Amino acid sequence: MAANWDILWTNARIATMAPGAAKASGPAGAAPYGLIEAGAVAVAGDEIAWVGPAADAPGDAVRACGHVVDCDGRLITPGLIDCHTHLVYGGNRAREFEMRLEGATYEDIARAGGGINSTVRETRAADEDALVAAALPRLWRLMADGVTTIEIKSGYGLDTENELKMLRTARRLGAANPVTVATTFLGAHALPPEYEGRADAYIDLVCDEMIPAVSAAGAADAVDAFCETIAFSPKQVERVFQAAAAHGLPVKLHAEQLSDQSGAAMAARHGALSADHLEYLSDADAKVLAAHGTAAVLLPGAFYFLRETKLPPLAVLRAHGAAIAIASDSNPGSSPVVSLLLMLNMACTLFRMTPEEALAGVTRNAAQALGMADRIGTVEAGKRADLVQWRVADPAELAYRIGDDPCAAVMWGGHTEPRP
Ligand code: DI6
Ligand code: FE
Repeated sequence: MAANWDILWTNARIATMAPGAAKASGPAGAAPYGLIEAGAVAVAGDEIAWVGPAADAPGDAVRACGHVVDCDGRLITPGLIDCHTHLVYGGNRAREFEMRLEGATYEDIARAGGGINSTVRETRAADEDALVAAALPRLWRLMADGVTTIEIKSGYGLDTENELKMLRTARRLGAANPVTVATTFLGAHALPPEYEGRADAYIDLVCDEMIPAVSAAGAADAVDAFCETIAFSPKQVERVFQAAAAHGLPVKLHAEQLSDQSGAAMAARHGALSADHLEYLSDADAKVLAAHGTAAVLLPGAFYFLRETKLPPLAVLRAHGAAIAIASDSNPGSSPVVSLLLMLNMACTLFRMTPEEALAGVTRNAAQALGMADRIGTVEAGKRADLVQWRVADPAELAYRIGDDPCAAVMWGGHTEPRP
């Protein structure tokens, strides 16, 4: 059967990041980064049709392919995946940054009605068009770093109407751009001021009104919550997870960011896709995460920006084979970050991850964290043709340089479009 290829990118080094790639190197193991030298990748429709050494490509398919691109030895990786962001919001929190530099803590500011609730005020006041306009430059900046899939959470509306507005905004960003947007409902992010002292009643609203409305509108692909002393207890989060399950929505959790609530292990037991932050995760709970196949999403931008010093238990996660992902956590309060490549660097410098682990963290493992591992995250036949060409020779350079702009070309589901 003659293959029918639309595009062939050839003469490239391909970091496929195929399974096993981030584990072993050396003679007996898989090549680091799943690297293919002098490689080629063929695309048919929106899928990868073939990948391998260019010399092995079937000659009739190559000759029949109308669009062959010589990559001049450049590196190709899977499109990058930012699996945890709060990209949609009104206003900014530069003033709180100043307050923290003067000595206030993130928790102090939150308890005084600032923090997440100050962004809630500005987000409620903005209409959908204004939220799209505010988020677009942030999205374009991430796309310029080779991001082809991004998760965007709600969580600054905190009532049914405004949470739906945020999720519609996120979907609009996806419809207007080649990037794939996965949306997450984060109604249990903070207690809105009108529910002061009535957290359980707010959780009732999340479970009985918001989740059914979000589900009916098809507005979210997953449900998240913030399990913390300044947010919701594991018991309250469990109720949110039960409501999500009743509507067939997968769950994930902001856990162990500021203290150890054993939220991540609880989430893992509920089959969560991921547990995120995890600085205060205990060694015992790290094992629970790994055992349940719940991805550990580390957020070095928030660690850096809050000047956290407690490191997530990387060695234990690694030793037990947890899927470790890296994301920007792009948000106005704890991680005003719009570069995923900078997160690769910080994952290495701050968390001591290897450049190979960091790249797996924004490709294969980030796909797992979104429940999309069957579609994206590696350069393998049958996956969506989300690919990036980089002006670097060695994949470690992606984590090494700071403030560079190495992205040469991006393919989004088989289409190449000018970079924003
Ligand atoms: N943890 C975070 O780092 C973000 N949300 C959360 O639960 C911060 C959100 C914000 O400060 O606006
Ligand atoms: Fe977050």
